[in-house]
Amino acid sequence: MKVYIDGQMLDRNDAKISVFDHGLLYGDGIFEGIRIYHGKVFELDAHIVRLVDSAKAICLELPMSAEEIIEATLQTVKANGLLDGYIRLIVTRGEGGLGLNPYLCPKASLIIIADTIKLYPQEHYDNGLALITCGTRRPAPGALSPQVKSLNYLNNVLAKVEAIQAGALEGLMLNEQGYVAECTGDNIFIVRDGVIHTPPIYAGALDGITRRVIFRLAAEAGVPLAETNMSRYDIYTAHECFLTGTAAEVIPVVSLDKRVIGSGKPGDITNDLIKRFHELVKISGTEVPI
Ligand code: PXG
Repeated sequence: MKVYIDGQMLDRNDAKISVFDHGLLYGDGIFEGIRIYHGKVFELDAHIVRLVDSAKAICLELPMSAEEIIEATLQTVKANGLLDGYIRLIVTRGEGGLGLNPYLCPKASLIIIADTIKLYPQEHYDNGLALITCGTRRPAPGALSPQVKSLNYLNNVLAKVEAIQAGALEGLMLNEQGYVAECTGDNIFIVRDGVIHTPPIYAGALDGITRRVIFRLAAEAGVPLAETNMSRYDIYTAHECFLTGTAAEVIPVVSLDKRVIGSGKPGDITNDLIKRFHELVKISGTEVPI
């Protein structure tokens, strides 16, 4: 495996960064997770726009232009000969001193890893996932914005620990007001009376790229979609539920906190969206140069 670090293509074992990098010392940095399907990088431009926005929000000067980052990403995929896989793009604040001050870090570092990923076993795509609600809340808007895809995932990691300890593969996260925000690494949707609902971004959700793809696919399918503030009650009593994420794709949910959702099987609208999603990834994306 070849890993890209700051202009160099390195063997996995040589791909190392400084222990003084503020990405390690403070979680000071940002990242993106991107998929490669059939030799094409899915929604690459949207991911890079989100990376640029995350950088802006945390006053991080990217070491390269967006166009150069796209080029380095495609070259890394090519160097690894991947037709299907997962790209982890990381920008750390870079090397600095033992002190918070990010202005003492002269140059950010860009790391690109291209590998494969499988988040959930196939049986859950066929039969659905069981969720539990995590006690750990999404931070309030006055804290670190959930819009920033930062290297600070401890909030989500702690929620994931709760889910796993409760025997669930994914967990629901609420905001400080008790409204549904998202899951630890996925956005959430419900279907009720033929209408798709998802919490608004300002409920504490990441502006997921897959979430946006669902907006487009729902419009194509002629299914209305609304951004709706919701509580756990709305999920317990929904007719269908599903999650979206770059790693998870679109996955049905059939229970929350042991309450069976709808029929207890993946719903028709969910299954239709899954089908449409798989068709879309076949035909769209940025070609990796050969
Ligand atoms: N919410 C959060 C908190 C995420 O981290 C999503 C939603 C979905 O967004 P996209 O843009 O991917 O549709 C994410 C992204 C993992 C893992 O290992 C998951 C993500 C990122 C990195 C790792 O579960 N999901």
